[in-house]
Amino acid sequence: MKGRFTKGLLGLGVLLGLALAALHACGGSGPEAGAPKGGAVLPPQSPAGVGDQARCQFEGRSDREAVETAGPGAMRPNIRRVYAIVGEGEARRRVISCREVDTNLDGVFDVVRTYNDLGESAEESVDSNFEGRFDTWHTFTKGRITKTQIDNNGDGRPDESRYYIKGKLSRVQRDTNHDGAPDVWEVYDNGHLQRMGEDLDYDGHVDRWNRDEIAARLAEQREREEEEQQEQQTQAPKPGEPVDAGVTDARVSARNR
Ligand SMILES: [Ca+2]
Ligand SMILES: [Ca+2]
Ligand SMILES: [Ca+2]
Repeated sequence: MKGRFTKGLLGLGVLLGLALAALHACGGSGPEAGAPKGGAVLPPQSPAGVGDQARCQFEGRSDREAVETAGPGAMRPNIRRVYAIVGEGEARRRVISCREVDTNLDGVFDVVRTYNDLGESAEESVDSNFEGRFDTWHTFTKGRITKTQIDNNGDGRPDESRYYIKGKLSRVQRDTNHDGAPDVWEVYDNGHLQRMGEDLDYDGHVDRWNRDEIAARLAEQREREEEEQQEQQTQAPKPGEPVDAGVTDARVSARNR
């Protein structure tokens, strides 16, 4: 039991890392980059309702404009933005419709994000392991992430769903035996795991809630964090204390000069 639980937690951490990495890779605040001309685009493999590829299509369309830029470290454009041209005359403007990114610079887009008519993030498909097929799908509402679906066994179908409230993780459902039905449920409060239920015989009902175990783990984690903090504090110089005698002397002599 404990083994399975630990494995689950480990897997969760890895997945969270992947999801965050994917989110980071296509985050909106960084410098811009563009997509390779004629670069391959992943086929639209995604859960129903996610990945509106039509928003990325611009060739032969007068209501679309594509802009390609090269990000940091990219010799060629690796980000392509497709804008929708809306309005007439002076009201004519462009609104972001789709963004495709080749994050590992192998010439193939691995992140595709679509936007709604207001230019807010709507959906995103990610090939997080660069194998040429999407394995992670994000859904946004009013530009904020509300759901992430992950394909853990590489069959092209999501087997894990993560739900967010106000941008914080609130609930996770996982189908660990890949029979199409969730058998692990995790409940989060403000992003922190509170309890975890397991359907051990896969009949659709929770057989065990690991509330106590979770609480113990959280307490352990907190203790560890506090210890680490204390360690860092004892290592860090106290305010006003010289960091290093040589450095201080140099500063003093510089000031006296
Ligand atoms: Ca790529
Ligand atoms: Ca799957
Ligand atoms: Ca299952």
